Amino acid sequence: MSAHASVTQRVTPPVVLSFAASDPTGGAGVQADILTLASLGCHPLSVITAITVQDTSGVEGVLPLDADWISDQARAVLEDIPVHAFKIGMLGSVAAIAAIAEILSDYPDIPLVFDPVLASGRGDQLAGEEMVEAMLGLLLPHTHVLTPNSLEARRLAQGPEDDGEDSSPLALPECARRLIAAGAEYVLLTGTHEGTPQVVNTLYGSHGVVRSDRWERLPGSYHGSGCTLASAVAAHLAAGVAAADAVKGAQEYTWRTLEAGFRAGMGQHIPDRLFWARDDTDVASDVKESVMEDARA
Ligand code: PXL
Repeated sequence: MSAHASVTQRVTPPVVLSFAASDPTGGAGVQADILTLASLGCHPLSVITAITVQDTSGVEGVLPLDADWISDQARAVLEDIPVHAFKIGMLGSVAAIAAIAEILSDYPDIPLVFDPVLASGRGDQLAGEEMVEAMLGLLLPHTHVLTPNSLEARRLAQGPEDDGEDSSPLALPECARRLIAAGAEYVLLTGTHEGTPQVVNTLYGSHGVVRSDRWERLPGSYHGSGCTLASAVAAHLAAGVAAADAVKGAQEYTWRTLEAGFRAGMGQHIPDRLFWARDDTDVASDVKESVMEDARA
C-alpha cells in the first residue's frame, strides 16, 4: 500500500483569509499572500477583489470585481471553514470596501491585518480619494494591525487642514496617532521610503511606540514586499502570537525574503517567500529532492 493511501484526520493548520487583487507576476497581490501564508505554515483562503494587468515594472490595468462577487466568495468559504485571521490588500472600489466591512462586522473576534494599498511601487495610483475615505471610515474600525508605508500613512492621515501650499509633511508619529484615533488598534509604519540609512519600522499602539526595529537597507527595489509583510503578520496572529511579537517575526521573515529576492523580469526584484526551501542544507530541500526523484522513477 502506498504511504499516501491511508486516510487519517490531520490537524488543520491556522487558516488566513486574504482579500486581495491578482498580480500575474506572482510578485505582489494575492499570489504573494498565498506564497507567504503557505511558507509560514498557514492554509490560505483567497477572495479576489480585482484583476490587474501588470509586469514587474508597473500596473497597466485594473478590473475591479463586482462587490457582490467579493461578498459571495467570502461568505461561501466563511460559512464552511473556520478562519483565524483576515488580511486585506488591494481593493478595487468603494463598493468592495463597504461589502468587506459588512462581512468583518460579523466576525469581530478574528484579527484583521489591513495593508492599505494606494499605489504600485512605480507610483501607479491604485486607490482614489473616495476609496481612501471609505478605508478610513469603514475598515480602520475593524483593523487590529494596519501596515502602511510612510507615503500611505501620510495620505491616509492627511486632513483638508494639512493641504495648504506651504504646510510641511505630517510627522510619522502624528500620522500613527490619527490612524489609531480612526480605529486601528496598532499601526506598523514602514520606513522604506524615508531617506534614513537603515529602514526603520515602528509599531504604534494607543499609548505610543510599542517597538521600533531597524533593518539593513537592501539595494534592490522589490515588488510585493508590503504584501509579504502584512501576510506574515497575519500568519503569526493566526497562530496565536500577539501583535508586538507577530510584527517582529513578520519583519524577520520579510527581510529574509528580500535578501533572497530575485529579478525574474526586467523590473523590480521579487521577494523569495520560499527561500528556506531552496537552501541546500535544509531538510526541506531533501524532501523536495526525494519527491522529484520518486516522480522521475
Ligand atoms: O504592492 C501592492 C500591490 C498589491 N496588490 C496588487 C498590486 C500591488 C502593487 O502593484 O498590483 C495586485
